[in-house]
Amino acid sequence: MTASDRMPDRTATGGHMLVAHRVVFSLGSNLGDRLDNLQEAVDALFDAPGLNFVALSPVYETAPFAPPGEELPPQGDYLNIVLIADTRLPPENLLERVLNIEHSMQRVREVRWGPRTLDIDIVTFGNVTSGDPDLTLPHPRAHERGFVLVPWADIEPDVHLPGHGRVGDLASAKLGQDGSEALRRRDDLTLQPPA
Ligand code: A4P
Ligand code: MG
Repeated sequence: MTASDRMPDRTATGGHMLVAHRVVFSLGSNLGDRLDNLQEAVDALFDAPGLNFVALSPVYETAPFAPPGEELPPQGDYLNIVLIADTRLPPENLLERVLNIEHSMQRVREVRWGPRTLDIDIVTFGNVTSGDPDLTLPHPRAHERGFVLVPWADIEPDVHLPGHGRVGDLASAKLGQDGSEALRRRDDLTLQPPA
């Protein structure tokens, strides 16, 4: 992390933080049993101690997206959700948990922007900002993605995405741009909150 990201509330021992931070995760799957993959990932995130569940968004089916200029290999639609939790774990510890889950679920992703069984991104960690390529906060592409903003706005419309604005407003602007083709709420698909 860069100097601007120093977190003064971190305790000297155990690596835990004195103050809880709200963490927002974005999860996506477009290979295999997509809903099962998401449920497995939600459960796995909370298997180890340190995360307190706050909210889970509805499930959205979303057209695959790549940034302008990037080639998008042929692939099916994603299921995407947003998950919110509070934690005293430091962000690097959470990233390790995320990468372990992706690895243990034998994530398949052969080409960049290609299909994958599971992708978990840390969208925000409190108001922390970091340019570290291993953990960029907020996630550098979250503000331009309907599949992050729209599910997030369903559960926390009034929070601000640092540097970009109110999530509800960002989501409405995105829906206006992309329309319902790119993003369909699937109320017929439900996930269980972590036990
Ligand atoms: N990394 C850095 N910052 C973060 C962060 N905030 N959260 C590093 C998570 N990881 C972060 O990620 C590569 C590295 O990013 C990690 O080792 C981590 O240290 P990755 O998950 O292995 O690679 P990736 O996901 O292919 O790349 P990237 O750049 O994270 O892609 P995105 O931006 O996550 O895009 N379309 C739809 N409709 N729905 C989707 O869910 N997802 C993507 C993936 C593209 N298109 C999509 C969807
Ligand atoms: Mg990713």
